[in-house]
Amino acid sequence: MVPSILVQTVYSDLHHLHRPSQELINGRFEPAHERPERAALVLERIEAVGLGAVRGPTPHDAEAILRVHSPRYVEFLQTAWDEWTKARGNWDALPLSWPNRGFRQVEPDHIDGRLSYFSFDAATAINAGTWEAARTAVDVALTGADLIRGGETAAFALCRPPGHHAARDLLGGYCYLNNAAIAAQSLLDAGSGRLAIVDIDYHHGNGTQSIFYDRSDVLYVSLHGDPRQEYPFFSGYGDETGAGAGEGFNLNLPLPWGTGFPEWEEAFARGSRRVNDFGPDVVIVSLGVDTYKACPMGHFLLDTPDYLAIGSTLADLGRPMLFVLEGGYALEAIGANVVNVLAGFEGG
Ligand code: SP5
Ligand code: ZN
Repeated sequence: MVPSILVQTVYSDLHHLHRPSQELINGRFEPAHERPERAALVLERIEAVGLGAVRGPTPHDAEAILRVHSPRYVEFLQTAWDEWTKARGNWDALPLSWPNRGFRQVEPDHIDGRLSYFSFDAATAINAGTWEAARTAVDVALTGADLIRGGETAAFALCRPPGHHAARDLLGGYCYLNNAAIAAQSLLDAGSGRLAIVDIDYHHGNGTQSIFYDRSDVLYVSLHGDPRQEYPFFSGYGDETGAGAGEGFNLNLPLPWGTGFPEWEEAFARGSRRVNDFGPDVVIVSLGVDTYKACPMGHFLLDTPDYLAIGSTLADLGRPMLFVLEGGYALEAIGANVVNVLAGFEGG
């Protein structure tokens, strides 16, 4: 059967510049799970199965980033590595303590303090090439948005590092710049009236939620591990429904550890109904495959063929669709799982 739609991929090799050595997880330092092989394996699979064409990103100016992130934060990301190497040395920068309950919310002068002020975990290291890689991932997402604007039915932004945990002025969860949110805002700025972000990564996209929480022009729908049990713990509850004008435009569907595809699909159908009612001009899919049964980061039980069904259900939404890569850490299956979503969409 000839697929009705081909999904083009946007990809850049520059993601290799971001190569964190370790992360704090499970009470110790482990080799970073978010590593360059992830993107390489997805690309390899795309080329092996012959989806649509793979193309490089076009450069976009920083204005689009500043529509989502604060100028102080962006300046911090750009200069953090230089400041860190001067103060510490030639190894990854990591934060140390956070402005928690009762602490002053002020940006310190020293790099140790600034790293902490602009972050929410110690799993998201900065190395020499992190800024350039993150900046390029934004170009990848924006180029995907351009393809949609140009009339493509779908596009895949093969972003690395991922983005959905990054808030207006916070990094964390392996994320620095919120690729999906920046692409969303760019589409709105270019004339889209309303837009839905469907986040199927295993983790709650706290960054994306917070960026659009008080707005009615962006619907955020997320399926994720219940924050009572799962990272990021302090965001993603079902009663977070939006604020002010955004009330009713945030839908969290938390699911317990051990969730299999039947229950996941049921929640997904609920989320899809909400998207249909909303009637967006474009849908952005925050595409993580850490819902996979063997993902070292997740506790859901989805299997490789399930991702084909997900892609086909997304096609049923009948909207132009920009897929943006987020998480997924089972290297043996990341390529097949991601590509199955895209292939399921193409066939659906
Ligand atoms: C983009 C993305 O998927 N970021 C995820 C960041 C997760 N960070 C670590 C969370 C720790 C969860 N518990 C580990 C269980 C290991 N068996
Ligand atoms: Zn994730």
